[in-house]
Amino acid sequence: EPDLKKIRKAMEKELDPKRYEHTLGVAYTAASLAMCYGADLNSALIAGMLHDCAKCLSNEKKISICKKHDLPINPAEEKNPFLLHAKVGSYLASKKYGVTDPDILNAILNHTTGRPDMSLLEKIVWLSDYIEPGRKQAPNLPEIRRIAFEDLDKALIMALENTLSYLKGGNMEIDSMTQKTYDFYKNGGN
Ligand code: DGI
Ligand code: FE
Ligand code: FE
Ligand code: FE
Repeated sequence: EPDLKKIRKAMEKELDPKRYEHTLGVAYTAASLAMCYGADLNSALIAGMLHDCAKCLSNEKKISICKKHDLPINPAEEKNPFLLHAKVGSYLASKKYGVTDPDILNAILNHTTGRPDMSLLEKIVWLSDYIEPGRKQAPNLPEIRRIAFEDLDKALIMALENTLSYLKGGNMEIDSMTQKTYDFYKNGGN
């Protein structure tokens, strides 16, 4: 796997300052959760550091990368191309940054919508994105942050619930994967 310091330097160049700060927050939050739940520390750091590596590319660029490399674009992504930063980010993590571990690549791929039956690392990265210290507004955020270190799935359900009600309230396109992820964990999947 790539060297963490190199990845960090690359992200400092690639991302705008706010996104870079967020990225550091996610990487170190993921590391903390990895310590708490016994996940691989280096995997958590690398996945956190790279999770938004495609976030600052234009929509045109993300779409063109998908077309060029046969990455499928679903209807929700068609209407909200920002969603593609997860898929394109996972692709770049592999091809540009040299990540080979499929668990790390999946954690980046699924960091926005989640997916049913996520691995421990995927859950950690999804939730770190939500609770990192720089994240400012979300209902019950202090409580979700506390519960994240006590009951990972419970925190995941609370955060997914917030995400879905935010999307519904704003009349936004819900990617079917976001709904499926919530349904899976709400119905006791783990
Ligand atoms: O890239 P970040 O902002 O750090 O975080 P992210 O990749 O998890 O993206 C968060 C945004 O994505 C947040 O505003 C909610 C939105 N989102 C999550 N699931 C869906 C979604 N947006 C749409 N339209 N549909 C979804 O299913
Ligand atoms: Fe993201
Ligand atoms: Fe997220
Ligand atoms: Fe993020």
